[in-house]
Amino acid sequence: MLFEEARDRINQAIATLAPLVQEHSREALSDLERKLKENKFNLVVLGEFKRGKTTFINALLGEKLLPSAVLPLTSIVTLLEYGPQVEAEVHFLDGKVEKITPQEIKAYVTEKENPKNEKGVKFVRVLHPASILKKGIILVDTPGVGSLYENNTDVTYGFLPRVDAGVFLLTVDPPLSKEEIAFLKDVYPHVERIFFVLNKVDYVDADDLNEVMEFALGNLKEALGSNHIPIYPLSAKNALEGRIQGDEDRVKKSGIIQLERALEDFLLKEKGSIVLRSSANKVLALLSTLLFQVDLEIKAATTPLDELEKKINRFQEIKEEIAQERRDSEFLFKGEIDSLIKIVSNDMERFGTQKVPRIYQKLMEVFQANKHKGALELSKLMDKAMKELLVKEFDDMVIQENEKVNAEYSRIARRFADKVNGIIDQLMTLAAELFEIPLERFQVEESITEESALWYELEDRPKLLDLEGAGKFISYSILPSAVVHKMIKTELQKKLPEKVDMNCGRVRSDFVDRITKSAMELRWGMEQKMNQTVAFVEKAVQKAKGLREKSQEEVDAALKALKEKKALLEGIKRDLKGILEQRKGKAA
Ligand SMILES: Nc1nc2c(ncn2[C@@H]2O[C@H](COP(=O)(O)OP(=O)(O)OP(=O)(O)O)[C@@H](O)[C@H]2O)c(=O)[nH]1
Ligand SMILES: [Mg+2]
Repeated sequence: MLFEEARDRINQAIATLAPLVQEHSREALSDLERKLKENKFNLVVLGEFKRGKTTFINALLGEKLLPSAVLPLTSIVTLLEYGPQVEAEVHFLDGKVEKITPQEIKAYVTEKENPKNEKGVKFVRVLHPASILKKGIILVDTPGVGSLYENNTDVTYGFLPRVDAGVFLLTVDPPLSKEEIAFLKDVYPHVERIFFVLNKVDYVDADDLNEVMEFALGNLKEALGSNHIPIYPLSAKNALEGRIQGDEDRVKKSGIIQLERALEDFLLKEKGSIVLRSSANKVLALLSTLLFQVDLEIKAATTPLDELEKKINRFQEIKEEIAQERRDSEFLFKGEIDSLIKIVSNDMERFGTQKVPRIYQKLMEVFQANKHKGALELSKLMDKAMKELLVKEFDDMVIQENEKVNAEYSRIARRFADKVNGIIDQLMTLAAELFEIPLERFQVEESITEESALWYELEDRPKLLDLEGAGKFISYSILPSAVVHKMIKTELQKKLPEKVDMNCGRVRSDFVDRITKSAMELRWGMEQKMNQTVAFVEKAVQKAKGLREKSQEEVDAALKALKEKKALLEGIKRDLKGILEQRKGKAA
C-alpha cells in the first residue's frame, strides 16, 4: 500500500472517530491529522535532567539557541520546526499565542525565569532553517525528568503520547541509573523508534569509554529484552562549540556526524512509515476504549433485566472488595510516608548534634588566627565566619538529604502507583469477564504523572540565617580584649546551637511539607483514576439499564444503532491493523 493511500485511510478513521470521542482525545486526533498531512513527526529528545538534551539540540542547530545550564533548567517543551528564518512563539495554556524574539525564549522555558510555569506556558514553538528540520522532522526539547522539580517531570510525561521517535540521552557518569531504566520503560510503549546516545564522552578516555558502553549496552539489552541496540557516543558540548568556532576536526571527533547520519538515514527510509504506524497505533488505542464501551452497552442492553441486576450487584461487590484493597495500599503508603518523615527528623537531629561542635571548632580556628585584631573587627569577622560556615554546612546537607529523600520517595510512590494501577487493571478485567466482553489491552486514558519525583525547590528554600544580631558586638569595643574575647566566645557558644537548631527546624518542616504535599497529590490522583474507571463501567451499564425501561421498539432501535457503531469501529480497527501489518518495524 502506498503512503498516500494508507494516509488517506487513517485520515478517514480520524474523521469518523472525532465526533465520538471526548474533547482532549479530539485534540490529540487533530494533532495526528496535521502531522499526517505534513508528513512530519516528532523526534523527541528525552532523558533525565542534565544529560545534555538542550546542548545536543543546539549542536544539531549549530548555535546556542536554547538555554542550557548546570542546574536543572528546561521546564517547558520546545518544538523546533523548519522555517526559512529563526522565529519563535509562545503558546499559552489559555490558548493565546505570542510572538517573541529568540533571545526571549529563555524567559519562558526555564525553571529559573518561569518557576513552576507561573507564566502559564503550554509550549514554545521555534522555526529554524537547520537542514535536519527541513527534512521533515519536528525536533522536541523536553524538561529532564527525575530532578527536584516535579513539574518538569510531569511536563515530559504529559508529552509522551505525542512522541513518535525518541532520542534517549544517557551520560558516561553515571552510565545508566535505576531511575533511567524506569523512565525508559515508561517511554518505550509510546515510541516507534528510539536512538540511544551516550553523551559527555569528553569526560572519559577511550578505554573507559569502551567499558561504559559495554555496561550501558548490557543493561539496556536486559531492560528492554532486545539484542540489537546501537548506542551513539557523543560529546554534545564539543559538537556545539566546534560548530560555533568552525572547528571541523572538533566536530568530527564529537561523534555528532555519525549520529546525524543515522538520523537522516532513518528519516529517508522510514519516516513515512513511522508517521503512519505511529498514527495508526494512537488511533487504535483510542478505538479499544470506544469498542469496550459499545460492547458493554450492547451486552447490558441484551441481558435479561434480572440477570443484569445480578451482574450490576456483583460488580458493586467487586468494587467494594477492590475499594478495600485500595484502602489497604493507601494505608501502607501512608505508613511509609510517615517513616520517611521520621527519617528526615532523625537526620536533622543527628546533623545538629554532630555539626555544632565541629563548626565551633572551625570557628575557634578562625578566632585564633584573628584574635590580635580589634574588638569590632574581630566580632564582625566571627559573625561572618559563623554565617559562612552555617550556610555551607546547611547547603551541603540540604542537597544530600534531598537526594536521599527523593530517591526514597520515588520508590514509595512508584510502589503505590503500581499497586493502584494493578487494581484498576483487575477492575477492568473483572468487568470484562462479568459482562463477557473481550478486553483488549485496555488503557485508561491518563498520563503517568503520579510517579514523579518529590516536589522540592532548592532555590526558594527557607532563609537559613537571620543575623541581625551582628551589631550587638559593637558595644564591646570599649572593653579590654580579654573580656571581649571571652564575651565573643560565650556569645558564639550560645548562638551557634540556637542557629543550628532553628535552621534544622526550618529545613525539617520544609521537607515535611513537601513530602506531605507530594503524597497527597499522588493519592488524590490515584483516587481520581480509580473513580474514573468505575464511573466508566457504571455509566455504560446504567445507560443500558435505562434503555431497558423503554419500549421494545426503542430498545431495538438503540441496539441497532449500537451494533452499527460497533461494526463501524471494528471496520476501522481492521483497516488500521492491516496498515500496521504491512509496515512492521524498535531500537534504531
Ligand atoms: N563535558 C560535557 N558537558 C556537557 C555536554 N553536554 C552538555 N554538557 C553540560 O551539561 C550541562 C547540562 O546541559 P543541558 O543541555 O542544559 O542539559 P539538559 O539535559 O537540557 O538539562 P535539563 O533541561 O535541566 O534537563 C551543561 O552545563 C552543559 O554544558 C558534553 O558533551 N560534555
Ligand atoms: Mg534542557
